[in-house]
Amino acid sequence: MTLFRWIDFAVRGDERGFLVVIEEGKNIPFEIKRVYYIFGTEEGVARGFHAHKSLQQVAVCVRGKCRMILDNGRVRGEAWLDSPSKGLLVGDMVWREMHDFSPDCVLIVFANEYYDEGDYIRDYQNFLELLL
Ligand code: T46
Repeated sequence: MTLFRWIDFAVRGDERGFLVVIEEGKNIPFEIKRVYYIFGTEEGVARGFHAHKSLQQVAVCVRGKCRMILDNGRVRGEAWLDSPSKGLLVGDMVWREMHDFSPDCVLIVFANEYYDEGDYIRDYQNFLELLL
């Protein structure tokens, strides 16, 4: 399966600026149970370094940019999240790391489950073993 799956959001623009609509089941392919956002990340700080046993998420960088690394145990790749009109779909059993946050970066994430620390795999070796 493709590591980087993107969702292109329609941008409604007029002389006042731009607007993007996020709708469960329409441009987000799951039930949205949780939304969180990451901002104010200090220079040189990296986040993530985990996978989820069972979680679907869409990450949208609505301001600034950050570099996302995804790794499914076989393939590792990276891409910049730098557009409020592009969502990155990240499924379960994918290791993710976020690096190189710009000072103005605001990353919004839509998730199909409530927060559950028990769903996190925070050790990379453990992640690889669970894939076997
Ligand atoms: C992910 C990447 C993209 C909560 O209490 N509820 C929540 O819904 C979340 C997401 C976090 N937290 C707490 C847990 C930690 O004490 O907030 C703190 C920071 O969370 P964490 O260290 O997991 O943040 P990141 O940026 O490493 O990872 C987050 C998500 O946790 C993760 O699911 O995929 O963003």
